[in-house]
Amino acid sequence: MICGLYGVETNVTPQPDIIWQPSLFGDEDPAIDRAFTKLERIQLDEQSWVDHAPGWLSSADKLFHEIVESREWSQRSRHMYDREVLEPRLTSPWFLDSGEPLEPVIVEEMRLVLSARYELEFDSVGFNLYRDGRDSVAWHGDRIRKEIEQPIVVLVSIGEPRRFLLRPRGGGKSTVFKLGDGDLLVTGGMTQRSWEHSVPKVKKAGPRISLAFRHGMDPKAYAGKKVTPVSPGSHG
Ligand SMILES: O=C(O)CCC(=O)C(=O)O
Repeated sequence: MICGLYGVETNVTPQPDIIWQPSLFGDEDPAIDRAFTKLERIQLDEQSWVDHAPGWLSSADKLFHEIVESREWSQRSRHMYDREVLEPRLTSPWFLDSGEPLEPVIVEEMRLVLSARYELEFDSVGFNLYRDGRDSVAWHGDRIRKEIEQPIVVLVSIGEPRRFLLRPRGGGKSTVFKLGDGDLLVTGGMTQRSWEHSVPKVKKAGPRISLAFRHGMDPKAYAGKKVTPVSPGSHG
């Protein structure tokens, strides 16, 4: 199947079954803390904040497996310095505009609960799969349309916790979170504009998935990127 994502052609094939560590799979259904009971707001500077709610989504082991199995995963690459550089993680985007249902269904529930709390409509979800410690994302700020001066981006992380770093744009001391196991981190105010974030490589780590709920993503965020379908069990 070929589908178009903001002008980029994507070859998509169904993914084969993946065998993960059996210890990852619990039997319980995931549950959202709809009251945000553990949420704490942390002010990074006068205009930038994050909301942090550890364990906002509980019992996510089965969900982890479902997401790996049900999403179509690709590895993006970008042309840099005369060569194609592969992004060291797998991704699978969903857009409200596509008309496709957001699945697994608990992810749609999360989207609705988060949209109600932050009083806007999250219209895209980026699924990111870090297969092990070699996968990472470099320092960046998310590409949200520039007319949205203070975008809100929500990350829900499941699987093995990984270090998530935030630092003032251009450098400075990092603020460190460990995100996995259903943790919620929301960036708001000027955080996406004045700060940057990364998930660095580590020597050893089990798999982790982050779900990035965004509104008003810049269509150019996909421009210039090639995507190659990849089985989540392989490391390219
Ligand atoms: O996986 C994460 O926690 C960060 C994801 C991220 O920064 C991104 O996809 O832009």
